[in-house]
Order: sequence, then C-alpha cells, then structure tokens
Amino acid sequence: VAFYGASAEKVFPDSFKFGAAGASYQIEGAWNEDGKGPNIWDTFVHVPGRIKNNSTGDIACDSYHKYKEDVAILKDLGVKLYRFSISWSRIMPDGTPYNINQAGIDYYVNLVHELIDNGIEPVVTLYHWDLPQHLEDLGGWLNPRIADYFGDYARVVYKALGPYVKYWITINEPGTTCVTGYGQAVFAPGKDLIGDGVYHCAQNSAKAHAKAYRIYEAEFKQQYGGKVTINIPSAMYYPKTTSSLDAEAVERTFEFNVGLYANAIFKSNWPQVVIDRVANRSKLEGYSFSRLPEFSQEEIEYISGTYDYFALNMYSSSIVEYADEWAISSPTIWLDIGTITSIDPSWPKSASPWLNSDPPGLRYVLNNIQEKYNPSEIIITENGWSDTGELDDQKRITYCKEYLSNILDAILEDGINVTGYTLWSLLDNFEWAEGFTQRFGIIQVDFDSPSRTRTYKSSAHWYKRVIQARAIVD
Ligand code: PNW
Repeated sequence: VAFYGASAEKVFPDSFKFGAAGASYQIEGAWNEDGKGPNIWDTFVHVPGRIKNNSTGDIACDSYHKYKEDVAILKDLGVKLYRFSISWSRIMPDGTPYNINQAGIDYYVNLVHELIDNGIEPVVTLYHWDLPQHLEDLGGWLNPRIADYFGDYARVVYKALGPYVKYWITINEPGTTCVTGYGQAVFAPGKDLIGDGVYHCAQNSAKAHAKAYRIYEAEFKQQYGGKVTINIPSAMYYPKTTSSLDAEAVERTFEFNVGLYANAIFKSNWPQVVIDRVANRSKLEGYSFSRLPEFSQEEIEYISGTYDYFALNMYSSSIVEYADEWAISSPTIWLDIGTITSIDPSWPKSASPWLNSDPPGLRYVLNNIQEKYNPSEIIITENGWSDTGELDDQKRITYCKEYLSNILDAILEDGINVTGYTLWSLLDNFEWAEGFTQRFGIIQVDFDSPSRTRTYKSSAHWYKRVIQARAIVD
C-alpha cells in the first residue's frame, strides 16, 4: 500500500482506536414499535413542511431490525469502537421511570452483546436529540427539572448497560439543540427563542449532564470503571485580519459556541466574556437582569469537573470578523456574540452548507481544546463529509485522509492524547431537517428498498485498508 503525504510511514499508536458512529433517531426506525413512546422528532417530522421532502425517520435505516447486519459490517471494516445513542422514549415511553419498556432495554442489551462478541467497544450516547414528547410538554430543555428526569433516565441505562460500557457520553452537542431546536425552530422541538431560550437550554443541559455524571460517579464508577463526558462540537475559527478586534471576535465566537456548553464542566461557571456581553446587551435592551441565567455557587461546584475525557465533534472551519455593535433590535445570541463569519472560498464544499474541508483546522482545534481545558484524553466522536450519496465517494476519502493526517500529527508532533475516532457516519441516514438529501455514510443505504440494502462505498473499502495498516493509505 502507498502511504499518504506528510504522514508517510507514520502509524497510529496502539492507544488509538478507529471507529464509526450513528445516532438512534437517524438510523433505528421502528418509531412506534414494541412499546416505544413518541419523542420530539417523531412529532416534528410528522408536521408537513418541517423536513426536506417531508421525509421522516419512521423507518430510516431500519437498524432496530437490522443491527446484526450493521455489526457484521463494523466487524468486517475492522473498527474497534462503535458510537451509537439510546432512544430515551424507547426504554422510557414518557421519559419517566414509572414505565420502563423492557423490549427497549433488550434491544440495546442485545446490540451491546453483539458488538462485544465481535470485538467492538460501544461508545454510548444517552441523548442525541430525541427527547420524549411528554418531557417536551413539560418545557423540555427549558424546564430546570429536566436535570432530574435525565438523572433518572441515566440511572436506568447505567443499570442495564453498565457492565459492558466503558465510554459514556451524556448529551450530544447541547449547543445544536439549544440554538437550532430552541433558538431557530429548524430542529425539534421547533422553538424560536434565540435571545433567551438558548441560554436556559444551555444551563439546563449543563445541570442535566452533571447530574448524570454524578450519578455514575456515586453509584456505578467503582464497580464498572467507565468514563463519562459530554460531547462538544468545535469548528476552527480563524481571525479575518491580524487586528486585535478580530482576535477578540475569535475568542468570543469560541466562548459562545463552545465555552457556553463546556466551560461550566471543564472549567467553572460560564465564560466571563459571555457573562459580560449578555449582561451588557440585556441592560441596553431594558432588562433589569441578564438574559443569561446565573448558576448558584453550589451549582458551579456540582457541575465543575464532571468529565473523564473530552468528546469532540469537528467538521469544519470559519473566518471571524469583529462587528460593530448593532443598533438595538430584538435580543438574539448573534447580537450577543457580535461578529461576522465567512468561509475561505478555496475550501472544498460538501453537500451541507456549513461543512467545508479545512483539514489543518482539526489540528488547531485539538490544540485549542488541549490548551483551554487540558483533558487527559480526547476522542473525536464525529468527523465526516456529506455528499449526495454516490458510491465512488472520492471527496469523502480525500476529506477523511487529510483530517486523519492532521489527527496523526496532533498525536505524534503535538503530543495530544487522541485515543479514538468515530467517523460520522457508518450509514447514510436521516440527516435531521435535511431529510435524506445529505449523505454522510461510508455505507450506502437504499432508502427505496424495503430491506434498506447496505452497499459499501469506495470510502468504506478505503477505511478498512487504513484500519488494517494503522496508517493513512491511498
Ligand atoms: C452533528 N455545525 O451535527 C450531529 O451530531 C449529527 O447527528 C449530524 O448528523 C452530523 O453532525 C452531521 O450534520 C452538527 O454547524 C450540526 O458545525 C451542525 C454542525 C456540526 C455538527
């Protein structure tokens, strides 16, 4: 095999595990089978006009029925990690422990056994955006009690899967839920509360995560020895110019997009720049208080330090520029941030408008995260490329090759302890509001065939060779 570019003959250390990822609502289907309750995505997709082509995840990849085939593919690829998420309402139909659906628990226990029997380690996300509808009816992520509900749910899952799972993720990308679901009405639950709901959601996500972490720590850690964290996405943000104003704009962008969800956990409290800017603007807008809710001292201490590793999602980069204070208009997080973002036109474009290829960005982000939060271990829990589903997906191969090469350099040259990579995604799947129009899989799924036939793309054959060589090959 030929080796690739700058990473010629460099191999991934033994501590590094290759993997692949997916999420419950995007792949499982079986939306109303075997006692599963409705969640906010079930509700959202059935409202005409919400999703491209009015597609739904009712069947998706049908992984609820086809998980053994999926695991066989994972085994053939040679991956050692499989990241999947649990559908909360599949095991607790209304989200509360009053009614536990044994069929739902059995599904995940069977999946985990199938993985382990085939030498694949599960990386389990408790929450990947599919909130039980009943809990949304109580206010969802805007209701401070969500932390208690989430804690009860986490305990049920830890009990069922604790012996088999060493890597836990509480919440996938709280920021995407808070901004896109509660701020912009683009994702479920479709709320348009960009000036304040976003911040309540961010606070309740931190509290819920911490509760689930503390429950594991107190009741399961000693026995099972697993690691728990939250999952945080970060793009790379470059300053537009070398001016100090643009440097500050980059810092603000990072703290509002990453720090808003990470700081309380990996450091302490909200980032100061977020506290200051939201307070300032709230005052200008006539509020007698800040739209950013406060944490009590007790909450700050309870949340701080609730991580055992860093789970990073990284796809893309953007260029950030200082923006003059806008005139007072309705409050939004965008005005609180006060920047203009753009992209470098030379970055190759995927099928997703927000996703452009800038491979060195990943190495920068790994260094930023290491510097800012100093985790002892980082797993890249998502990274991948979208197209329209072609089998000969050369652009995906190029993207993954170059991003993996930068991971390798971060490990070998920068000394960052990246221990895993779960490529997004194993299968073409339901891409949220985009339906099936953007495909991320290294395995093609035929959504027109009742059997949801799986076919290897060129990238799957390539990834298999990379895993075998433990090096970046052509
Ligand atoms: C992730 N961004 O979302 C999600 O965790 C997946 O469920 C999703 O399928 C995948 O990425 C692809 O979209 C993201 O704007 C959404 O940087 C947006 C961004 C990043 C990740």
